[in-house]
Amino acid sequence: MITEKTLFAQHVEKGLSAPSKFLSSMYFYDKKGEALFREIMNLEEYYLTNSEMEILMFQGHEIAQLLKDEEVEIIELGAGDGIKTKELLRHFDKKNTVYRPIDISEQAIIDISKKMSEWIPNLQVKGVCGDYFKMLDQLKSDAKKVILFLGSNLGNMSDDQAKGFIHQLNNVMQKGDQLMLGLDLIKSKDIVLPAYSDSKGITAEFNLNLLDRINKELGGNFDRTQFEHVATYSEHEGIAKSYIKSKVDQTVTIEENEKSYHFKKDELIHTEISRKYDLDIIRNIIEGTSLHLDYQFTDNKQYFTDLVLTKK
Ligand code: AVI
Repeated sequence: MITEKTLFAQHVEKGLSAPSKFLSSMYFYDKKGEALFREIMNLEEYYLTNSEMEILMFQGHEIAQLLKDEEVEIIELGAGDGIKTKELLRHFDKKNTVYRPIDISEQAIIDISKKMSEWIPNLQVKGVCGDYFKMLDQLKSDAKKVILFLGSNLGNMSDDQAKGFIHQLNNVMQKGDQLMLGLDLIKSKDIVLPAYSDSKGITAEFNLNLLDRINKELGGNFDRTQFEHVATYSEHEGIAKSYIKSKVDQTVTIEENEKSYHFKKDELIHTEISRKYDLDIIRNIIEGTSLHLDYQFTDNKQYFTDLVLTKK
């Protein structure tokens, strides 16, 4: 059987042997990474959280009217801390609404289920742990389904990956089911860049934690002080990218891979993409599905959007 560790080691081998080095942001989220991401979400500079919170706090009632039905299952992919979601869920009728957070982490499901039940007593909370699509496929019921994918989580995929992901969602949805996507909008560099290179250095910690993770889990000997976090944003493309830059010429050994990897001075390891959107990009991503973009909500500053798509 292939273990998580083997998959991680194989990914690191592939990424650090490539001509342009890369590592996937998927591996940011160990316990420390999750805690750092929670800190990021509380930073003033990380405007995404507050912008989406504003939408759900002030327009949650209106959004809920569009999603409600006689019986509805609200399925949230990668639910996180649930603070924003509760602003939407509180407008639903508790008797005929089931909230199903899906996450790969069992602890995340336990935590969110407990919190949501405290915040909204009588809401039926039935968390599921596992792979999004496997779980979605198993959730066969007559109730209408509303899938929530908030926080611009889609933005950590390339447009091709996002297309594949949305097409897979489309395949498991029935006619009348809805998808609510929370997406960060394209805007100027002076707003986006500080969100990915904050003044307290939390995002840098978050990015460099990946090296600690390789050290801990795969027996690497990365010296963190010899690497630094770099964030870029292309306003024209609407894409923020994070990198880890080698400050010096150096070689790092990873025991699990029985191999050494060389880094030139200033060489970059690409670790994350954070895509920002406009409606043309979204239309391109949903093209070929039977999802119809029905409603768009934005915050006052027009930084962020929540879209409601319906399967026709
Ligand atoms: C989870 N995801 C949408 C965050 C983002 O904005 O791309 C992750 C993140 N990376 C750096 N800061 C936050």
